[in-house]
Amino acid sequence: MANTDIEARKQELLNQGYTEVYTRTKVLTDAVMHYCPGCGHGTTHRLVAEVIDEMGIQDQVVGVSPVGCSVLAYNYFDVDFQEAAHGRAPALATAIKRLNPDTFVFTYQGDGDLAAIGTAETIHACNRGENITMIFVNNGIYGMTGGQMAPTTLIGMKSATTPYGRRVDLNGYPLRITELISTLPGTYYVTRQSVQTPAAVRKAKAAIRKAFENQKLKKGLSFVEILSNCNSGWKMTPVQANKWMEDNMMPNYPVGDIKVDGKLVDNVDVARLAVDHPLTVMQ
Ligand SMILES: Cc1ncc(C[n+]2csc(CCOP(=O)(O)OP(=O)(O)O)c2C)c(N)n1
Ligand code: SF4
Ligand SMILES: [Mg+2]
Repeated sequence: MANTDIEARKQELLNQGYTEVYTRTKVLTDAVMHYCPGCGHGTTHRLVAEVIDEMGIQDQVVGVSPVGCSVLAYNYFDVDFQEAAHGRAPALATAIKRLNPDTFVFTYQGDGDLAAIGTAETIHACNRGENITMIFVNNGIYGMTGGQMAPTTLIGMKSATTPYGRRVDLNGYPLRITELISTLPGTYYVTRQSVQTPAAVRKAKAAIRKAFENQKLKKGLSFVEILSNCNSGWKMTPVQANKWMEDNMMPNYPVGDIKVDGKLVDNVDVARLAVDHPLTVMQ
């Protein structure tokens, strides 16, 4: 349906006494997203867009998109955007922010982009404490390229390149990059959230808002991991994938704040997470 038709239909329903309960944020364009139904990328985009809208900073924002399923993010946000080479979003964001200190700069990356090919850029931008906001969507897999193992793939988790499940002796341990960067002095706010339920979505939005507010206050680097399903790559329905994520991703990647206002949160044992890796068995 063309947008004018949608507007006309909306007006018709309002005239019939219907109440509007949800409005698409103006910070998202009218482009139809290419994400698989049920994928967390779409929801995460919406949350970032809503925060930008609510903070009234649309004209000051520059986003940096990755290589991965969200490579086309620049088509979906109605803000200035640059496309980074694979994994290099934090380096590009550093340059944009330093040259334009009054802009709000955010990166948007998957786990392959941020924690595999882009590990160096991630760690050094975090360690330098760049005053940017990093959004990290962790679905434990390379979604875009057909579901290969990522650094974040769980032990025992099947992928296109670990068809019998990830083995520590062959593939090493899953990388908890979010805990890792929380130990760097340059990170000011580090949190892991998810978007599979309305309650989780609300918390994730609050975290994204905090990350942008920190940038406004020039506090340094804010890092928001969003646990997400890749229902296509995991070969599940969206409902199954969200359940599987809760049962398997969350014990390995605990949701909640890790570092707030430059201080590690008291009850988060980053050292324990260095050795504790529950086994995942995929049916
Ligand atoms: C230099 C280079 N190496 C490898 C690739 C292939 N490639 C494209 S996207 C991607 C990983 C995507 O995974 P992730 O970042 O987790 O994003 P997702 O699709 O899961 O959201 C890879 C390895 C590439 N495009 N360029
Ligand atoms: S392949 Fe996975 S990450 Fe990519 S859009 Fe589909 S569900 Fe989302
Ligand atoms: Mg991924």
